[in-house]
Amino acid sequence: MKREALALEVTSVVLGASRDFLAKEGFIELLPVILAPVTDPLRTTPEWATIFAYGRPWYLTRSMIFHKQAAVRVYPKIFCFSPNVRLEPPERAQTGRHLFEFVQLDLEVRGATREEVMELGERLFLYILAEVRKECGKALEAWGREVPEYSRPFLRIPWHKARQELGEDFEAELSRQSKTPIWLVDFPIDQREFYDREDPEQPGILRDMDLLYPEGFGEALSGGEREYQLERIKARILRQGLSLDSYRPLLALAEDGLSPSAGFGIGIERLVGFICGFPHVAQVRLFPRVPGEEALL
Ligand code: ASN
Repeated sequence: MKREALALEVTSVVLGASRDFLAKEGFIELLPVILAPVTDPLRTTPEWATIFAYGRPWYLTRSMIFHKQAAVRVYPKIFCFSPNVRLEPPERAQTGRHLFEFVQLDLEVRGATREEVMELGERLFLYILAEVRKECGKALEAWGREVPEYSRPFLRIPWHKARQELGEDFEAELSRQSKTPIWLVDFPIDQREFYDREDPEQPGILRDMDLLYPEGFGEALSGGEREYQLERIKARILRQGLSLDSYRPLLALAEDGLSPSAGFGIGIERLVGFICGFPHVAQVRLFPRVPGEEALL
């Protein structure tokens, strides 16, 4: 089988397995939002993709984070295969992990704790791997890749500890050294976005997490508990040096009442790339959008 066809088959099984699993867990699927008056601030991606219509700018969705917080007011468990446009700098073309258009499976649970969504994430990930093994195991083996098997719970390491033990490049190092997926938890407040909830018991530390793939495949999943109280959200926006005015739609929602929630997003191309053992996520997509590169179609 051609590499492109294998990638399509695995992607299709990953999408189907995710839907199956989440439906059994009581989730409903949202249609994606492509254009929004407010989207993820993402401190590491300074460029914004914007279109002007009806007298105002609209942003191409960088993540559905605020829509997820709004959606759990209506329904307690939601997910979406969300296309995201992030104008990554061209230097990120060769990381093997960045496309400027990609899809994430983004989910949110009203009233959940970080630990609850971590547990859900582990079970979801293992379910997807088992389904891929069943449906595409032979094709992958012919390609020279065995679908790995892991058992949960996965190890957890606090951000500060990982940095102390492994130095500046600790995230890549942890992913390279690890034989199983591993959680990085408790990021310092200034390392992440304003919507990640500060731990009331550890000021300056967030109730958030990333899951890292083993074998050097890097970040798999990112999420956490959310700030949901108006005053806390305002304080966090200002702390990041952002303007309250840019986040007016979110503040209006918070004023009306947001629920506590937790959730995460899993990049689909990275997940399929990891399962297939591809060195670059561009190999997963038929029409990849590599930062700074031309596309034929
Ligand atoms: N999906 C992520 C989350 O739920 C946000 C992101 O993609 N930046 O926290």
